[in-house]
Amino acid sequence: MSSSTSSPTATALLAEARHLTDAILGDWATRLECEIPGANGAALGYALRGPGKRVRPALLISAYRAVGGRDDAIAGVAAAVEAVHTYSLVHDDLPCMDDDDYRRGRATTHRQFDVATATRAGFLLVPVAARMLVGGVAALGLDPETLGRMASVLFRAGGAEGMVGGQWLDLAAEQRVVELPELTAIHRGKTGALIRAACELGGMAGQGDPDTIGALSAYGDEIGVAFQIADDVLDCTGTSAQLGKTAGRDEALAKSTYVRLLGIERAREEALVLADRAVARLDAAGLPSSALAALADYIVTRNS
Ligand code: GRG
Repeated sequence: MSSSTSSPTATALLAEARHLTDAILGDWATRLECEIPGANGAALGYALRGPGKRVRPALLISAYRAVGGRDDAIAGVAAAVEAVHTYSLVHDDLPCMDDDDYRRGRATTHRQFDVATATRAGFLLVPVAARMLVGGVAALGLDPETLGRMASVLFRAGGAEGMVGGQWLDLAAEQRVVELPELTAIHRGKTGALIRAACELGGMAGQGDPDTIGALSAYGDEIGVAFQIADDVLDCTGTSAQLGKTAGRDEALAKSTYVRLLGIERAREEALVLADRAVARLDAAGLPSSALAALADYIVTRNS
């Protein structure tokens, strides 16, 4: 599928990201099922083939194109981010975390296999993501120094200062009401860090200059928090069938959410404000991107 410079819809961008990225995720699933026999390899394959929306790959590919990148091999980098995201979902659903049975329209990995196998599959996805990143960067013909910088962005975002740290705070905050600044910090880490990294990685892979990558990072920062606010809203307005995951989980776990603190309408409005601000960050840097604008709008108006 070739890239397009005319105004794309979010639906088309997500479909293209899915098409490009799923080919790589599927190849890796098959390879890992051979490399790791038995339930562990099967669980890896099951997790990697999970039919997610591929929002992070779409953001990464769009950021890459916004800085002039044109090679579809960017999908290898997008697959690496999706692998980190997939690991986070597998672990998030475990009984020791959010304890969920249903994800991406099917049984969670520990329900399909068992807790020990899903725990191992989740951990194994981290080095798999590193291997995907190495392959993706090599396929783009980028140098080892760029690979090192990109690995640092991805794995710092996935670590204590980002996704794991945010999840940690989120779990610690269960059963108590947190105020908005603390909740925003949790969202920024748990969900926003990887989304921001996806945007930055697209810019880095396309060899954007530091100011441009900074603008993509600022866009990702705003849209990452907006994504989690929209997720909070959907958790209490959507159905499990529509979301492909159990609706009403935040309430059941007594989680602090934007909806709990502000109500549905004000939470929705806050997400829209952040989406507008995200696009304004790109405009201010002289990097207008109709694709990233369409994805920002999708992230805060989606219904699944
Ligand atoms: C060891 C404390 C500790 C943490 C491990 C589990 C974990 C790391 C982090 C959890 C991060 C997480 C699951 C955040 C929620 C992000 C979120 C809103 C996910 C849903 O993303 P979508 O809607 O899902 O893009 P699909 O299925 O479409 O890909």
